[in-house]
Amino acid sequence: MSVEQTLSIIKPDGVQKNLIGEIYSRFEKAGLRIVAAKMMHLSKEQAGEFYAVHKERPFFNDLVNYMTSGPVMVQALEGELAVNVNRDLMGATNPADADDGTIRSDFADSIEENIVHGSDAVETAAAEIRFFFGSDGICPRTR
Ligand code: RTP
Ligand code: MG
Repeated sequence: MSVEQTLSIIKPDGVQKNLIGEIYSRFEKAGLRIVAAKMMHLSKEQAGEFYAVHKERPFFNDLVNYMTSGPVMVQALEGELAVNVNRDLMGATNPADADDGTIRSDFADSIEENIVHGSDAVETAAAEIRFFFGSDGICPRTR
């Protein structure tokens, strides 16, 4: 057993398309628990810091503008192999390459506007969860 936590974001296009419930349902059906959640409108500073790894990429400015174009829904997910279970649910970055039945294949319009973010490794997940929920913490499970 390897229970992990991962950080998920429903990006502005996912919120705008009213897909929060649909996506949460996919998480739960795949055995992932939502252990923290909040809706927020990211500032340019927050979006730039979150995606700092892509600072030198040509798409960085467009990415920051997109991520700040409307509210996002941010959640920490917990479950067996949560990082990869979530990445499998999401599908490839470019929806044209994403497997049928994945969130990006079903709902995303382009490589940029691709509905969801998910941490890519256990280590980055821990840093990303701290980034969004560090001060609030994650609600401890009592049952
Ligand atoms: P994410 O970090 O959002 O979960 O996505 P990912 O791992 O599948 O993809 P990544 O390479 O980390 O890229 C981060 C986000 O930047 C936008 N992007 N645009 N125009 C482009 O070529 C391009 N490439 C990436 C997407 O929103 C992507 O999810
Ligand atoms: Mg990534």
